[in-house]
Amino acid sequence: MPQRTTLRNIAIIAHVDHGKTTLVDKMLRQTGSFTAHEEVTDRVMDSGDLEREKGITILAKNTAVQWNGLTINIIDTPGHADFGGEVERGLAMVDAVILLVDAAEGPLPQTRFVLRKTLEKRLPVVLVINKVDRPDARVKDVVAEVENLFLDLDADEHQIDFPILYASARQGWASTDPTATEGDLTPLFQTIADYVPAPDYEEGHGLQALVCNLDASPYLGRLALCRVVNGTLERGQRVAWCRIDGSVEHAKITELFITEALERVPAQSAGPGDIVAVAGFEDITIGETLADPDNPEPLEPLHVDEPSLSMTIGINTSPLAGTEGKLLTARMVKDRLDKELVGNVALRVLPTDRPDAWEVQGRGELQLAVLIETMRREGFELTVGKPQVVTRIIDGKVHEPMEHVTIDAPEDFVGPINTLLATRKGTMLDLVNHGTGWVRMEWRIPARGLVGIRTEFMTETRGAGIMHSTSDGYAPWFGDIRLRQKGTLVADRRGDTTANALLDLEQRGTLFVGPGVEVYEGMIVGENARSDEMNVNPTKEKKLTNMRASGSDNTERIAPPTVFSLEQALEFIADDEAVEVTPKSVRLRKVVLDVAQRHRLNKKASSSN
Ligand SMILES: Nc1nc2c(ncn2[C@@H]2O[C@H](COP(=O)(O)OP(=O)(O)OP(=O)(O)O)[C@@H](O)[C@H]2O)c(=O)[nH]1
Ligand SMILES: [Mg+2]
Repeated sequence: MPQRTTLRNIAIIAHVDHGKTTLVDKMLRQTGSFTAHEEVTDRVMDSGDLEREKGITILAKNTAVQWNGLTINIIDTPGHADFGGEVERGLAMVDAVILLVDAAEGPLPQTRFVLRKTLEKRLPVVLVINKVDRPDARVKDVVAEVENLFLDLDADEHQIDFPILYASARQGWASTDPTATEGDLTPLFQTIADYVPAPDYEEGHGLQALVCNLDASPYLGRLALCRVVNGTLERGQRVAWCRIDGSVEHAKITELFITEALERVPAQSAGPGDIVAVAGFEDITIGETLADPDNPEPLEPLHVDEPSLSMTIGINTSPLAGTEGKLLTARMVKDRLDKELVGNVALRVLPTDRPDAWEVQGRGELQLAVLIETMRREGFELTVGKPQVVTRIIDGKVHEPMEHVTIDAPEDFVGPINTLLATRKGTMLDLVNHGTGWVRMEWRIPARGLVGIRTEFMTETRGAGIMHSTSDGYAPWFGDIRLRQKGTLVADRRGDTTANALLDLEQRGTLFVGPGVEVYEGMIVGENARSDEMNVNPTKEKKLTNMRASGSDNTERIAPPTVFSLEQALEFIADDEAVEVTPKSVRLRKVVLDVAQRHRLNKKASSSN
């Protein structure tokens, strides 16, 4: 087959935080991809607001560098398990991957996930052991662990024969020598040039370009990011647009862009192997093919793993609705969710029995929390229900999604960790004592059992433990899992909280609000130290006794309230509770706000049991 010999397409894949974006940064710098006057921040590819705040990559992005007469397209992928769908799409654009593994942490669950996807696609791998500058690096062991992982995942002989580089992405060098401590990235570029296959194509074949990702431009509307597989794509050309539903439409490519470093630049045409952005297709979506109008042959559409977690997202129905945001109606919420669906194949939106709420399914809590966080920044007010797992019927029985959990912790904590995971129906698969005082444990546990576990895990291991998880198939429903041991303190009326009332309530548990905060009936204002729900009045005025009539208030004496982030709030709530999200606030509430109505419902539920 003929090849585009001056082109290489690679994706960088790894577990979260193993240094992908840092490596791409240095590849850009060392190929002179930034002009002298361009001011560039660290990890420039993490360009989204939330990406910079959280220090993680959320969306896969592509860039291109020039090295020694080669154009190298690089896809930086996210390492967090919730964004695995992004990785799968990235793999559809490339001919090989760089697998990055932290020299101290070794392969972790997401390393396994991304490597499995790579091996399934039969892509060759370049292994980069990164962060060899770490004082706790265990280079030799980690290489052996990666080799075992390849065997474990049934890699074929060709794939197992991978080149290995040792690198410090942060310091900007890579070497084939495991003892190196400095240099530059030339050995990495050379390995890419030698080992990564140039894109090949069928001579004389008509156009075939696969839509692997989407983007939007304020001027041009939707952009489709495609990999050209065969033929040429030209600006102004009319093409066949093979849709997911099997239909074929005809449309004109109004704009065509290629990537140079961080810029999209207009181009006249693109050939096999090129990664391009095209405009002209209003509702094009991922997995569709642009093809030869005379002989349209669609490519295999992308497969993405099924969603495993869902939440209801609806309009804000609290008494405070409309006071903090500007996007409030059911129509606006639905339109926004529909817009998200187009660019996010790992997401699904289903109707509920209410006209103003929808069930949104995704791959994990963080993925859904990122969507909600993005929406609140755009000005939405929302009510979000407790995350639920998406079950499946297999052989007539209800099955639930499972997770594979890897834990690194000091050995002293093995006992408490066992208790924590076992009460959530986890099964330990393996325990390795590294002989350094640290152990690594592998568990399989219902995804349900992980909801809200992080806070408790941190407490149990005094902040020393590290826990990671990836999805691991389905298993028959495990029955009830009791997640939250404690109850709640719920406001019984609307008003502003007073220091006096909060001082009293502090005796009952942990408070979520400080003094002078507007609350409403049914709003959760604290965690009850006991396991039941308690209706309280946090707005009580101070009794004017002789002793304390002087007007001095008690504000300083109240402990600062526990303030939840959006993710923590979602983890905390129970089935009959919800989170109210506005651009300014995250409040916890009962689904049914009215005390009397809640009382009736509880009675009914307990009598029907
Ligand atoms: N010591 C050391 N730290 C590094 C090295 N490379 C990256 N880091 C650090 O590791 C952290 C994570 O780096 P990122 O480049 O954001 O990792 P990532 O793989 O892109 O993370 P995700 O995209 O969220 O999966 C940052 O604090 C980096 O500074 C390295 O070679 N040595
Ligand atoms: Mg990154």
